[in-house]
Order: sequence, then structure tokens, then C-alpha cells
Amino acid sequence: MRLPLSTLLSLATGSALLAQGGDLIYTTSTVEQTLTGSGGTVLQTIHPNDIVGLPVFPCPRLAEKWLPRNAFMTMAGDEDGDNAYWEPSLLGRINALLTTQTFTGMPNNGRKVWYSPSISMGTTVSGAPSLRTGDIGRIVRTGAGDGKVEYFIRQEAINNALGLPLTTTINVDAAAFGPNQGLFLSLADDIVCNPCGGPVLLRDGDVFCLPPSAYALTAMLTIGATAANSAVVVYTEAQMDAFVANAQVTNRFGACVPAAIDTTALEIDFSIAASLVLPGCTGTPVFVPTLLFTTESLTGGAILTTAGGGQIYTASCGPMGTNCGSGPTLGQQIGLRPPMATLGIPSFVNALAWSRVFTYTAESQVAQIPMGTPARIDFNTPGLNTWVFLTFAPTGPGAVAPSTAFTWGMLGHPDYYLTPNFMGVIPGGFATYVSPPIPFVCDLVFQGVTISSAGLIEASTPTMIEVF
Ligand SMILES: [Ca+2]
Ligand SMILES: [Ca+2]
Ligand SMILES: [Ca+2]
Repeated sequence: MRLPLSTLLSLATGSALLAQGGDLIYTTSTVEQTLTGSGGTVLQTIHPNDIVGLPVFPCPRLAEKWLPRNAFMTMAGDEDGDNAYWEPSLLGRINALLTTQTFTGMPNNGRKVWYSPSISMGTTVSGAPSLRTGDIGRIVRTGAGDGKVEYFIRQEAINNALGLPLTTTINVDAAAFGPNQGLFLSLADDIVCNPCGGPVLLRDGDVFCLPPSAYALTAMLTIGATAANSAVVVYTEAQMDAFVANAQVTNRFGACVPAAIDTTALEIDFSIAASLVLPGCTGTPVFVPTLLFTTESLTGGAILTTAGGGQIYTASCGPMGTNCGSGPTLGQQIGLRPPMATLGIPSFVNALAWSRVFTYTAESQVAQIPMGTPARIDFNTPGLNTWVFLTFAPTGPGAVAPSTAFTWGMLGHPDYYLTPNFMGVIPGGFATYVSPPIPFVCDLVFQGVTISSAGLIEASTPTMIEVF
């Protein structure tokens, strides 16, 4: 299908803005701490299933949790039917992030961002197939209720393009999408498949493309059907190794990184136009944009670009990695706290996407508390105060809290939970709400509402508490 001219014009505008760099969202491969310390709250601890926001300003760059795993748990409900909302390993590690809002200048939020998990979500609430490691999707509310899944692309469509049996389990490890460029992917495991050009051992470091000529967009502008055997390998692992070696970047120990091993995140680098054109399988050439990427070897959290044969990506506040001979890549360049002044963070960047970042988060300090004790909820509020609301959630196996649209907000979480009970006011910035002792067994959703510095009413991400 063709996009209307107005859409294409706004796409061009979005790209022009991105040439100066923008906010990013990302995930880490293991548990990390924010450089700011996040006011001493639990929001300082970054898990591999939390999404982190990295605003383009100020310098040095400061990261905060943007979409906590507790919000995923609230949205997903009891997806595995074990009668508990609390699932600290829900989605495993978020292996890929994909945003499409960037291109229309629209705000992004926890219902708009697309992701791929390393552990498939249970099917109790969503129904089959749920969100699998081979899908890129998101947890949404539909007419059938909360905890459902919407797909940007399904495993079957990727497998079809790769010439794999549709039922073969795959694990998407990196994703980037541009409406004019197509979908760029990397998988987490080596696999023999049959893409454009014939059978190949597709390596976990390889980057392949589903070009726009190889798929049909749905009415939602997601990818529906794909052409069989249409995926094009755009960079082999050996070429990714060369990009990494050419970048002359260090890992967390200060060693110069010689190879990629496994490509772990992808995004389009709009700062430099690319000239690589490959033959496609559908009679249309494949235009490969400059790509931002990360790899498993890049502990310390460096972000590289394919520009110039492989370089450290330079963003608004400086290079996103340390040059060989200049010490370790610490993690400060992505707003995380290194364990020592001479040792970088253990994580590599596991998923990466452009996104306008508006951060308003809530996270319970302890998600399961005994009856007769208070709930403690940490907030990061982008306004003068947070009004704290509590909602009683349904209980029992397969339960999910019903949400409804929070129509007053523009940038915050787009939903709230019925029926909200006003509990009190806490200050803006990092602050903790402490409830009265909760006198009975129940499941609760807490959420905040604020008036932002722009004068808008915004809702925080939701968080669960189970009282036993
Ligand atoms: Ca559960
Ligand atoms: Ca990844
Ligand atoms: Ca490899």
C-alpha cells in the first residue's frame, strides 16, 4: 500500500529532526544502576525487562527507568495462570525495541512501543499465541479486555521471509524499522534457513532486512503477510565484526573490541545518508540505511554506527563509547553507574530505539507484602506533586486489572485503572508514597497523576502490590 503524501512529508520532517540526534530508549543485558541514583528509590535499579529512557539533554546524559517491569506485569495480568501478578522475570530480557511514533513526531508511551521478549509470555490472559520470542508486539487492551497482544510482526511472517517452517521457534534479538527502509532484524541464535539467494547458515551476528517490497502493511501500518524467501542478508557477522574492529572501541575492561560475536540492538542512524544498495528478490533493489548497532562483545554499553565502515556513534553529548587506548567504556555515556572508576558496567545494550522520552514512573518497593503492613510506592514525577490513586484489582488465576483510556494526558501512560481511590499527595521528583496498613488480603494497582511543567494532566505508569 502507498502512504498518503501528508504522512510522507511528516516522515521527512521527523528524519530532519533526528539528524541532530534525539531521545533514546534502551534495555540492558543484566541488572544495572542509574548514574543519578534516582533519589535512592527502587527506580535506580534497572532490570533487563525494564525499558530505560535516555533524553538527549542535559549533558552528561542521565538515564531513568521509563517503563518498569511492574508496569508490564500490571498490563499483562496473571499471564501464566499461577494466581500471582508478580512475575519478576516476565518477558525475560527485552531483546528488541521498535518505535514507529518517531516518524510522525507523535509521543511514545508504554502502549505504543513495540518489543520482543527473550521468554514468551503465557497465554492464560491473552490467548494463544501470546507474545513469543519470535514476535515483535505489545501488551494492549482490546475490545476483548486487557492483557491482549498486538503484533508489529509475527514469528510466522519472519519465518516465511527466511524460508523457515512457520512453526520453527526463533528469537528476535535486534530490530529497527523505517517505513521507507523496511524492517532490519538480527536473531539470537545461528540457524540454517533459506532467504533471498538460497540456503545459508544465518549467524546470530548477521543483520537481515525485510524490504518494503517484501511485505504488505496492515491498516494499522504493521507488517502483515511477507513474501516467501524474501529476506535479504545485508551484513554478515564477518562484516559486523569488521565494523566493530574499525570502530576502535573498548569494552568494560578497557580492552579494544575485535569482533561482534552477536548483534544485539539495531536502529536507523539518520545522521549520515547511506549509499549501500543490494539486489532484492522481488525485483526491487534494497536500500540499506546507516545503522546504529550494539553487540554482545560491547560490555560497558557502547553504541556504534555502520557509518564510515564502523565508528563509535557520536550523539549530542559526545561519543557513545571509549576509544581504544583511552580506558574502559564505563556506561556513563548511556546514563548508568559503573561499578568502579576503572571498570565499566557488565551490560551490553540489548535493545535500542529512537523515542521522545517523557518519564513518569511508579514502582512498588516490595510487590508482595503481608496483610497489616503499608504499601510503599516510589514515584518519579515530572511535576510539582503526584496525586496517588489506588485501585482494587481482580484476584484469582488468570486475572487482569481492567484499564480504561486516560483521555486527559498527552505524554504519560495513556490508561488508568477503574475505580481509582484518591489516597494522598506526595512531592514531585523522586518521592515515596506510604499507605496506611492494608487490613485484608487483596491485589492493588497504584498510579499517580500530576500536572506537568507544560500544564498538562498526565498519568504515571501503573504498578502492582499483592497483599497476602
Ligand atoms: Ca502469574
Ligand atoms: Ca537484543
Ligand atoms: Ca556469532
